[in-house]
Amino acid sequence: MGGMRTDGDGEAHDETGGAAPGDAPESAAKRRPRSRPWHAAVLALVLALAAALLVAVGPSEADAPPDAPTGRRWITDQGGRALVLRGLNTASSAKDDPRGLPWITERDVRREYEGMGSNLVRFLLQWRAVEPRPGAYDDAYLDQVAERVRWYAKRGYRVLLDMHQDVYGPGTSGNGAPRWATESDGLRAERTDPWELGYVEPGALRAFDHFWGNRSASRDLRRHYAEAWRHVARRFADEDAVLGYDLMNEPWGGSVQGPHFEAGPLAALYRQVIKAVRTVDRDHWIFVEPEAVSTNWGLPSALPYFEDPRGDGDRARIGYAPHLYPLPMDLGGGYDGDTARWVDRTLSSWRQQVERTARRLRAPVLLGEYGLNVSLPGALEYVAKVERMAEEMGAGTAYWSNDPGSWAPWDAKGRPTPLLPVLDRPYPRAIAGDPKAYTWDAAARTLRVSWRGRADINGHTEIYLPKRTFPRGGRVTGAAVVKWDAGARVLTVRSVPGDQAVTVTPKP
Ligand code: IDC
Repeated sequence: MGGMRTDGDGEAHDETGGAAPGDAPESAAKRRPRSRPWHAAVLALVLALAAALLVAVGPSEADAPPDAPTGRRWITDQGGRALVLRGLNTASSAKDDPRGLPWITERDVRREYEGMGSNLVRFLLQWRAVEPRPGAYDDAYLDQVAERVRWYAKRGYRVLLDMHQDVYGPGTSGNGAPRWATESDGLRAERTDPWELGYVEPGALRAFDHFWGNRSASRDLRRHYAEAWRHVARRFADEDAVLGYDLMNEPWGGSVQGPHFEAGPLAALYRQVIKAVRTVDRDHWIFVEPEAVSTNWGLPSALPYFEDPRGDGDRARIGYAPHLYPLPMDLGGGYDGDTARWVDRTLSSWRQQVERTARRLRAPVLLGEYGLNVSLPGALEYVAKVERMAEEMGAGTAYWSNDPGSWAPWDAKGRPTPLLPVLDRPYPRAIAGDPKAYTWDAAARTLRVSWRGRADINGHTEIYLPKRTFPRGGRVTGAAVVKWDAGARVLTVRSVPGDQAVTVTPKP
C-alpha cells in the first residue's frame, strides 16, 4: 500500500511528520511527529511485521547471492524475443472519471514515448464501467479503451489491461466494483486519510466478504467478475499490442487474510477467471497479483501455481505482477537516514520473496506498481535503485503513475519533474535469445547486454538509447549494428546463435 497523497492535484501531502518505522518506539515518541491516531497502530504493525519477516526470510536465506536473470521465464514476442517492459501506470484519474477513462490524449502518449522511451503501459480499467448493470456490458467503453490501445500500439507499446480497484468500489468510498455488486449491508465505509485505511471500514470489509463468498451474497459476484473478464478478453483477443490482463489490482480478502485468502478464495477466483479468459483468448498473458498488504512490504505470498489451459512449461502464459511499496514510504517517508535502511531491507526481502513466488508460479515477473512523491529526500535515488533491482531480476516495471503531479514524470503544468531523467534509462526492449544480463551503468555511461542467441528466434536485439544520455546515438562493440532509428531512438543489433555480449557507449 502506498503513500498518502492525492494524485492529480500537483501537490505533495507529506503528513507524517517524518516518523520513520526504523525508529524504536521510544525515539519516535521523542521526535513527536504531528501525531495522528493511526501512527501508533501502524508502528505496532511495523514491529509485528519485522518479526514476521525474520521468521519468513530467515537470516541465512536473506544472505544468499542474488540469482542472475538466466533460467527464469520471460515474456516473449511473436518471434520469440524476450521483452524487457518499462513504463507507467495510466492512470489513477480513470478511477473517478465517470466514463472510467484516463486523462490522457494521444499527444500525451507521444510526449511520454519521446520523454522516456516506454514500451509498456499498465492501463487501468474499472469493472463498474465494463459491466454497469448486471450482465450488461458497455461496449462503447471498450471501444474507447481500444482507441487508446491503438495510440500506444503506434509507438510500439504493449498494453497491460489492469482491472483496478482500491477499497472495493464507489459504493464503499473506493473505486472499481459497480454499485450493484456492492453489498455492504448499510455499514459505514467512509473515505479515509490515508486512503488505505478504507480497507478496514466495516462497509468495505462487508462488501469484500460478500464478493469472496465469506458471506453469502444475493448474486454470484465472482461469476459476474469472471464473465466481465471474458467479455473484455473477447474484445481484445486479436489485439497484438495488448500484452495481457492483470486480473485484479491489489486483492484484499475482507475478513479472510494472508495465506488463507491467497491460497483460498483468491486462488479459486483466479482459476475461474483464467478458465473464462482462455475460452476466448488463448494467447495473451494473464497476470496474477498477490495480496498487496503483505507482498508490497516484502512479506511472503502463499499464491499457488496456476495451470494455464494453453498448456504448461513454455506454453503457459501466466505472469506474476506484484507491487512494491515499502512500509516506511507508506508512512510518507523518503529514502534517507534510518528510513533508507529499512527500505533497503524491504527491497531485499521483497526481491527474495517475489523470486521465490515466481519460481513456484513458473511465471515471469512484472513489477506492476511502485512509486512515491519524488520531491521527498532520496526519492530519485530510490527510483534508480528499484530500476536497477528490476534489471538484475529481469523484471519489467510500471511506475505509479503518470497522473500529473508530485509523483509523476510531468507536473500539472506539463513540465518535466526531476523524475523524468531517472526513468529515461537505456534498456534492451527486446533480446533475441535467452537473456543473461543487462545493466545500465550511469556513472560509466555504459549499457551492457548479454544473451545466448538461438537459431529459432526471429528478429534481432533492440536497444532504446535516450537522447539525454546518447545524444548522437551509440557506439557498439560485440555485435554488428543492423539499424539505428534516430526518431524512435532504437538501435537494432544483429543476433546470431551462441553467446553474445554487447556494450553500448555514447557516440562522441
Ligand atoms: C492511489 C492514488 C491516490 C488515490 C488512491 C485511492 O495515487 O490519488 O486517492 O490511490 O484510489 C496502490 C494502489 C493505487 C494507489 C497507489 C498510491 O494500487 O491505486 O493510487 N498505491 O497510493 N497501492 C499502493 C499504493
